[in-house]
Amino acid sequence: MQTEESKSLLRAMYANMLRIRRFEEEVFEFYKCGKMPGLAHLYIGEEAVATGACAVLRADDYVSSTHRGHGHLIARGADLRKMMAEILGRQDGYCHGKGGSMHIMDMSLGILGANGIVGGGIPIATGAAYSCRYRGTDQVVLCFFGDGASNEGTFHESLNMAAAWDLPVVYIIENNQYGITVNINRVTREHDLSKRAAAYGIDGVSVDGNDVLAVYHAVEKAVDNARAGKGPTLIECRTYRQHGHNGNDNGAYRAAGELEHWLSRDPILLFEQKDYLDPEERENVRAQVEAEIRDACEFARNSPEPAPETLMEGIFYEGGEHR
Ligand SMILES: Cc1ncc(C[n+]2csc(CCOP(=O)(O)OP(=O)(O)O)c2C)c(N)n1
Ligand SMILES: [Mg+2]
Repeated sequence: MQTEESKSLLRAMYANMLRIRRFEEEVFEFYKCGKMPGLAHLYIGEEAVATGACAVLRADDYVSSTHRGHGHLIARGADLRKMMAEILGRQDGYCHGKGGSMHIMDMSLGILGANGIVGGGIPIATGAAYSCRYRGTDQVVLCFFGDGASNEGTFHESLNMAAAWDLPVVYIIENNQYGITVNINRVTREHDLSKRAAAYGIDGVSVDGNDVLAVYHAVEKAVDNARAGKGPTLIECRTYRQHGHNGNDNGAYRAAGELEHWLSRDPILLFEQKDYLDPEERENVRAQVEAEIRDACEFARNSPEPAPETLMEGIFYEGGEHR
């Protein structure tokens, strides 16, 4: 029988997966009708990864994100209003509308920033983990990045250093099968990406990234080890990007039947099929999330665009911060 504690964790994880899904669906709507400047890299289909992983963290831990970062932020508890306003380029957004989708960050939640540079977050997370060690805290860093990023040099350099110094960081490959239009299996001979951990002398594990509890348990073990001073772990979460790389990509390069297969393994569907929560409880969670999303969209729509005279505010230049 489930304890009350595990029930509330399951409820929170279900809510977070739905929150990410519904948020992203609304982002796509804004994108399609030209209301969102920039690109929409949607996390739809990958919700269980950020949700399961972030559910393990303490409030003072850190997270590094990617260009596909909305899910990481939401799973960490970011403000949906400020996120949506930022994505629409509005004054009340996280960066006052100047950063957009790929540059949302919230240091109060330990989020070290989304990142438009593929693999760019990996050394940042490693540096943050070094800082935790240097300051003598028992904080931990979760580092999210894609299968494509795992072929960047920053991956090797960072894992080697973190392993040599037993740094408290958990590296999470979100293997959604593609880097833009290129299937990872076409550009990497060893398809089991977690095996790379052996090269650095650390633990590596591959899990079903669409099973939120499988992600949770793998990350829980890795975080416990990191906090106990036992160093980093590499976790490959096998998942699927249900949409194209960004809003302009119709996924024509996919194999026949591939999308249908993964839709039948949708992370939210898999959770519902397990009957962790009874239907009435699920309906309540859905209604609550729906209200939050409607509120965030309304807030963002009503927020003004930044005034032209604020163009130089809140930016950095050679001489320091320009206020
Ligand atoms: C250093 C760098 N190289 C190339 C790009 C262009 N680019 C943007 S996203 C992307 C694919 C990344 O794939 P992956 O790491 O698997 O992340 P996913 O998009 O699948 O989440 C590429 C090559 C970039 N932004 N930065
Ligand atoms: Mg990918």
